[in-house]
Order: sequence, then C-alpha cells, then structure tokens
Amino acid sequence: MLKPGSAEGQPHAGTGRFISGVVEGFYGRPWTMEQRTELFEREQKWGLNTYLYAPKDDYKHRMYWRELYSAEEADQLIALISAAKQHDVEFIYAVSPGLDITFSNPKEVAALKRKLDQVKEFGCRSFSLLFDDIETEMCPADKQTFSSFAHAQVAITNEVYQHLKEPETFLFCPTDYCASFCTPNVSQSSYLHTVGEKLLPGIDILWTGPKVVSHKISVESIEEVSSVLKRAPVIWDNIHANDYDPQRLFLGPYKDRPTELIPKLKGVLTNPNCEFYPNYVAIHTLATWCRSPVDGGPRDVEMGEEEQDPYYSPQKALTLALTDWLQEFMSKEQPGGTCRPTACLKKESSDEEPMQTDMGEAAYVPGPGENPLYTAEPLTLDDLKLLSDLFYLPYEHGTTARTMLQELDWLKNNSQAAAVETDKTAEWCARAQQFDDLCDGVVQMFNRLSNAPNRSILYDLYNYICDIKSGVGLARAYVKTLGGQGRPSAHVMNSDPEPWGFRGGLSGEFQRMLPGHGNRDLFRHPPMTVVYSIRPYCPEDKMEVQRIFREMQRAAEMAQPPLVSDSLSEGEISPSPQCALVLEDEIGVCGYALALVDAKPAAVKIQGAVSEKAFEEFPSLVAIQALPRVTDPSPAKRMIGQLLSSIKSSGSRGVFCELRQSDRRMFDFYSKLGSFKPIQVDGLPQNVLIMATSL
Ligand code: GDL
Repeated sequence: MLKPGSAEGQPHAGTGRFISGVVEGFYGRPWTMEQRTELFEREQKWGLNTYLYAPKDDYKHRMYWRELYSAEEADQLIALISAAKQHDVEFIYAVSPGLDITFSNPKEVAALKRKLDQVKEFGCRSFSLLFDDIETEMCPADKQTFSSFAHAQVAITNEVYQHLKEPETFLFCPTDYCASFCTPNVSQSSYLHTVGEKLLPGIDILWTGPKVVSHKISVESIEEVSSVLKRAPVIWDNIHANDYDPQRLFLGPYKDRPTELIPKLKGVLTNPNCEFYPNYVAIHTLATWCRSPVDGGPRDVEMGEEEQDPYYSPQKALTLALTDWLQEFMSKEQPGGTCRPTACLKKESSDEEPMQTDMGEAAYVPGPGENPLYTAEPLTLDDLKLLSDLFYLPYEHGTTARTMLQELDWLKNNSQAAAVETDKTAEWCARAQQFDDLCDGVVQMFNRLSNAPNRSILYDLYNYICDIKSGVGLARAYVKTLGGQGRPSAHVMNSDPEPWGFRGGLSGEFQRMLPGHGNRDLFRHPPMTVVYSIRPYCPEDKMEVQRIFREMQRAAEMAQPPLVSDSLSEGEISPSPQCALVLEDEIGVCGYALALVDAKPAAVKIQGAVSEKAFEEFPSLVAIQALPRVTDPSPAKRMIGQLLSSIKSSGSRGVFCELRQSDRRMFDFYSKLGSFKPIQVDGLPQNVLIMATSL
C-alpha cells in the first residue's frame, strides 16, 4: 500500500499511475531471484511500484531472445512474478531482439510473439521491447520493406502490443534513447519524430535524458522531447549505473533532477549499480524523491544555500537512507553472515554465560594471561557518510573526497616553499597532519565495515573499499615523503613496487599512454578562458622554438654557462623521435617541451666531463619553455606529463633538467610538479642546478 503523498497520488503527465522503481538493465551478472525478491519487499516498503526485468547479459533476454524458457526457468519466473504481485510491484518483462532480428520476416515477429505469450502464461501482464545499444543500419531485406529503422521498430512494436491485447503498461526503448544520440538534435530527429507519430498512444517510451548517464535532467529538456514523442517519457535513469567502469560504485543520493519534473513525466526507473546490496542508497533516495510533494505542498524550509529544490533535499534523503542502511549492516540473517556474535557486537559484560555452539561445547573463553577475544568496533552513521562521500556520483565526489583531493593538491604544490620559507612550514605541517587524519578515518571506516555482521553487503563492497584504502595509503605515504618523513622507497616511489603500489591492469596502461592520460577527473582546476592545444613538434617549428627560447633568455639575461638544453632549444641538437611537443594558443606557438632520451653524448660534447652516476640513474633530459602570456600552469604541466610518458615508453628510467640558479621561475615550475627534486651532480658549474625524477 502506498502512503499519501507518494508519487502514485501525484499529478503527472498522461493517464495511469506514475511508474516508479527499478530497471535491472545493466550489463554483467544479473541479480539472483532471492535478491530480486528482496528488492520487491523494499520497493513496497518505500512506496515504489515497478520492476523492469531487462538484464542485458541474461541469455534469453537479448542474445537468445527467440528461445523459450525451460520448465525449470519457467518455475523461477513464475515464482518471481508472483513475488512481485505479493509486494504490489508491477513486474514488466522486457525482451531485446535488436541484435539480430529481421523486422520484415513474419517468422521473426511470430518468434517474438511466442516468447511474450509464454511469459504472459507465467502471470506477467506488463511488457517492454528494448532497442537500445544495437546497430542502426538495417539489413537489405528490411531496407526493402521499411522506409527507416524507426518505421521497422514501430511496426513490430505496435503489432506485438496489439497481439498482447494492449496491456495497461507497455514500454518501448528507442535506439536514440538520449539527446546526445539524436541527429542532428532532439527537435529535428527524424527517428524520434517517426516514433512519436507512429507508435500507438498506449505505449510509453523510455528516455535517459541529455546523455546516457545524465548529469542533470532539466524540465525544458523533458518538455522538448515530450513534444516530439507526443507523450511524457519514462526516465530510465543511469545516474547510479556502474557497469561501464569496474572501479566505480555510486552511493550518493538521487540528485540533479528537479521535483518539478514529476508532473511532466510518466515515471522514473533507476538502472543502478551491478552489485545488488550497495543499491540501498540509490533506491531509497529515489523513493524519497518520488514522494516529495510537488507544487502546492509544504516546502522544505531548512534548505541550505546550495539546495535548489524546495521540495527535495539530496542531503537529507541521503541521511535517511544511510540511517536505515546502517541497520541492515547490523543484521546477521544473511548468507555468509555466520560471524562470531562476540566479534560483531560490543562486549556488554565479561561475566556472561559462555555461548553454546552447535556441537554442544562451551565457547572458548580466554583464561588469565591469554589474549582477550577480538572485539570489533560497531559501524557508525559517520562511517557510512564517509563511504558515500568516497563513492558518490558520476559527476561529483562527496564533500570529504573533495577535501582530500584539494588538500593533497595544496600539500603537493606547497611542499618546496614550506621547506625554505619558515612562515609556511607550520601551516604545511598542520595541513599534512589533517590530511593524515582524514586518511586514518578511511582506514578506520574500512576496519569497521569489514567487521560488520552482514557479510552480503560487505562482499559486494569489498573490492571497492580495498581499492580506496590502498589509494589513500599511497597518498598518505606520499605526503609523508613530501614532508621529509617516511621511507619513500618502501611505499611510493620504489622502482620495483609490489603490485598494490600502482594501479594495475592493461587498460590502465593504455590510458596512461594516451595524451593527458585520457582522463576527465572530477577534480579540476578552474576553467581556462584560453584554449590551448598540444601537438607534436615538426621541423617547421624550429624557428618558433628558437624565438621563444631567445625571448625568454633575454628576459632573464642569462646565457652562461652553455647548457645542453640551450642547444636543444636553439635547434643545434634534434630532440629524440616522439619526444618533442609544441604548445599553441590562438595567436600561435607559445611554448615547447623537448627531450633527449639519451642525453649523455650531447653532454659530453658540450660540457666535457660528465657524472657517470647521474646519467646512469637519469639518462634523459627535458627542456621546457612557455611565453609569459601563458599564465595558466596547466598546459605546460600537461606537456611535461605527455613528454615523460613518451620518454618512459622509450625505455628510460629517469629524467633531469638543467636550471640556472637565478632562474627562480623554472625552479618553481619544476618544484610544483612534485616529482622533480634537486640532485647533487659532481663537476657542475657553480650556478647550475640539476633537478631530476625517476620514471
Ligand atoms: C546504456 C544501456 C544500459 C547500461 C547503461 C550504462 C540504456 C537504455 N542502455 O546505454 O543497459 O546499463 O548504458 O552503462 O541505458
């Protein structure tokens, strides 16, 4: 039964009730029948009314869509459909025939009808046809019959809908299911126009918003698509989906969808994380959102400044969800949850009767002088808040995660200055300590989580929390090294680290080899107003590079002593292949970064005697310059990042740069990179400084 104020009782577009709930629509291992039944219980408790069965990698949902279910599978589906009914959840069965269906072949249409008829016999009354993530090119036979792909899909969908006697709920997922897939855009998409005009009015249409994973969904964007589709869409929301990246999990609240949308939509279904148990927050907060009063209802008066929506606060919804979730963590009635009671609960009194085991033996009680039994600290709400902050949302880290990133960035950028300017030292040390405390908080949270009685939730979370614990451990050790404490070789900058000392996997290696690491981290510096581009250096750039070098030299008046990097910049020596870049803005070339993978021969030629030891450890040389009009340090940092990747790929183990001691600007630049440190090299001219980094 739904409570008053639930989404069902709310005004919304179209006829019938507001569809709210979950779509199991992700790639990967489908949920188990037990998990789905647990989901129905929760949906009922929280006022959600729908479950869309669409597990992408279930054989008979997509790949072998034509195959009928076996007797054993039928029993399972019958039980599942009946469990949904018991919990007042509408079970919608979806099939995805788009991988290989020939729309124009009547046998194919018959196969589709046969499959859905079978599921109808299992007691299912609501259906869906999905055409997402398929090839958009029709086969020659279909091209002869249908004027477009949209016409083919619509024809078959209308026919199946009528064959099933026009069910109350029938959903269609278009191939262009978000604005970014539409050509040229939503309002001019001929595909969407055909669907809107030709699909029978009783069929509802799924839509993921502006993108596959939409950051925000605005009222205007829904009004636009509704007018093309000639009906209000049902949102298939991928905000919590994590099937596209094994390192991500989303435990933040349902967010950035104004409640003003509710009257303009036919419904919302969330397609959440692949792991069943961590979806508590995703589904609980969606339920809170769906229940929020729309126009005319009481406003949330305590809304903070950042909260835009007068009827729904993501922060409050999150706290409600986490408070309930905490109770779940404490529950032992889970498979694998057979923990020792003493380890799960705080010891109340030491003179309790010893526990009886199944064997009828008295439980072990340590004697005098023996180790006391291990007592785990109970998990707290703050632990779960921290957990959610660390695994928040696809476009946003939680508050503590943001603070940690900002602090690490500051500590990294200010360590050199703090080492020489005494007034900065105290601040640096205090902030390093605070950072360490935050890291410690993550480790403590990990410990309490891993001792929580509910093992099912823990096992679903385990890989993620292990990963973040190790990431935090590396950052912590790095800050200790920056502050001159710790043993860097043991933890962070070891040339032969343990596998957990770096992020592994071939895919990670590929990414690191791409320019700028190919990443778009959520932690970004303020947006630049100038657009820069970095491209490989070509021989025609020689004059420009020379000009920049000379201009910068003039500015600093420091031509002596001769450096290898001067010859490189002057074009007297050519950079190593793949190891030269130039920076351009709208005016032209404004910077460069050049390298010699093996700098020793040039150094011998220019400077005579060289330090064998230094070249063994740091055989490569870099030279970088940017004109003063490049006020933003990021482009130069990106150039050096790319250059270091290329040098490393050439097999080098270390890089150095040469600086004149008066060149404070370049000293600051290299210092701020964090990895370059001054090194001692014998036989250098007095006013030359060498900074170096291992690769
Ligand atoms: C998609 C897929 C969905 C997948 C999601 C996130 C739709 C309609 N289809 O495009 O199965 O889980 O992306 O990766 O969203």
